[in-house]
Amino acid sequence: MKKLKMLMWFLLIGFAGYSDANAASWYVDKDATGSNIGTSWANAWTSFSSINWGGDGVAPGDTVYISGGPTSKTYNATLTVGKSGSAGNPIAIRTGQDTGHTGTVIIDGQNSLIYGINVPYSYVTVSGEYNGSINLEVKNIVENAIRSRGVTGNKFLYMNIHDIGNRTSCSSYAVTISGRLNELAYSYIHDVSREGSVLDHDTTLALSGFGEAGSYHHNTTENIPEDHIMINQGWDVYNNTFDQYRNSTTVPGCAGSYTDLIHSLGGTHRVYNNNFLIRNVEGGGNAMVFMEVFGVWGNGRPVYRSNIQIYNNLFHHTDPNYSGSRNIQGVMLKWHDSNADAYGYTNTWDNVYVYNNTFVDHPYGPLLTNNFPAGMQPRHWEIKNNIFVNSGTRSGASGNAIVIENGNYSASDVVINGNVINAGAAGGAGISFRGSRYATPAAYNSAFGRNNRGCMPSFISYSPGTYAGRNLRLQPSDSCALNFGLPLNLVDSDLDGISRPKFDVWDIGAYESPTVDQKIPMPPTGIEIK
Ligand SMILES: [Ca+2]
Ligand SMILES: [Ca+2]
Repeated sequence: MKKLKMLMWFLLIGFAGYSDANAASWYVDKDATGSNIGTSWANAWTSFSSINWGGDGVAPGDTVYISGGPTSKTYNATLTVGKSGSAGNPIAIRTGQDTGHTGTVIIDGQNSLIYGINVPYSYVTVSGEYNGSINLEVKNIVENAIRSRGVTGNKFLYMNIHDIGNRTSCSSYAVTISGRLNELAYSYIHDVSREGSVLDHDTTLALSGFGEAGSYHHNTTENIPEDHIMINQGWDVYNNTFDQYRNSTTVPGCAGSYTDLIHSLGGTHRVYNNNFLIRNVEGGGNAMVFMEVFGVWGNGRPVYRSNIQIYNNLFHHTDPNYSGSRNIQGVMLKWHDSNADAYGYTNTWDNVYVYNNTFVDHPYGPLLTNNFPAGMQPRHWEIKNNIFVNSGTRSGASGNAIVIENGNYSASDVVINGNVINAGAAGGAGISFRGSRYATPAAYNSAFGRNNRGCMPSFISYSPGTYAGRNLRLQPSDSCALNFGLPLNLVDSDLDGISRPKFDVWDIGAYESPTVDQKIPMPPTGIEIK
């Protein structure tokens, strides 16, 4: 008997080192009729507030399942998580995965709950995933559908978030997350009164690595009058669709609202494989990617302004003939101030790479800098392998695809090479560089010894101003962009995930053609004519 007891103790202690072995499942079902202790569907807790986050309740590594009934189940309460998981052993909150509980879990704040999901603890995953699709809906919340600030390692996945701020409040964000290594993914965020997601905006951390603050990926946003996402330094943004579709009747927006699809206040970002779409411009508009780099936060902490990578994205409008008062830019690289940043730089902005993007039908500049002071020093900037078609249509043939303002730099500090720039139906093909305008890529090439191209790519389907049916992949027969790109270390796959290069040579634009059968030699590179 004594031996058996010792053996059991040994097993218990041994198992304690293996979190999976003693990870528990817990259950919430508002209609459960059992003993309400959370240990099974029959005995499920009947409300979020009855979840036991104490010592004998939910522990790191455990999963709490919420019943969605056979089709759906509505909870009119905030889900507040009361405990941290640990690194490698997160606490998971999931929608039901068992028969009879796999309907949609709906958290409906009825426009009186301040928060939908409130997670003030770390290493917590909240996922609405069931069979790879969204099974968690959060709606009619006064301020934040998700609030999780000053946290590490949290994940918010597979949610349909909508009708936040009663569509009219000027103090609502659908999502607000700050801290380190957090994630918001596979979600649909729409019909929000003001901002979509505010990600790491608390500015108390010094973050110098890509993705160190978090990642925002595989999300779709629409009908949001202010920024779809506002990001602080250290967020990666990839594989999202940002649709600026706007219904000003249902979501009027607030005084001074300007829609940026991404508005950043610092550097250290990778933005790739996204689809940025502007339509229905009126009622809010500023830029698709507005990289506004501050030197110092309001709290006195210097920011890492440098290190920005933007590649494999589509940037397109549906209204190249837009003539209203809104300034809708594509990628705007805006210098905010010349305070010494976290690198000690005052007028230096280092490591900005814009590679393999496709820009079409922009009424204003698709790619431009803003607010460069005298003596501005961009360093290690490369703008390569991008397609620009029908740019700056508001200015017609005077339109520019690329504008890099004047400053203290040379053509080797800001390399513009291997791009296709075509004026298209009503735009321009200019490059404005160091205070001079080059009306065509050929003019720019001859001044700086580059190999930009002026041809028109053969897209699979493209008609100026028409989004329906648009397909900006290259025809296999294309002789403009296909196999004319420069080799790059950074971009080893395309927007579809096809590995680059195919057929030995990078294609220009967001897509690499997988089907072409001819090989065309690479254009010469590195020629300097002075
Ligand atoms: Ca903004
Ligand atoms: Ca190729």
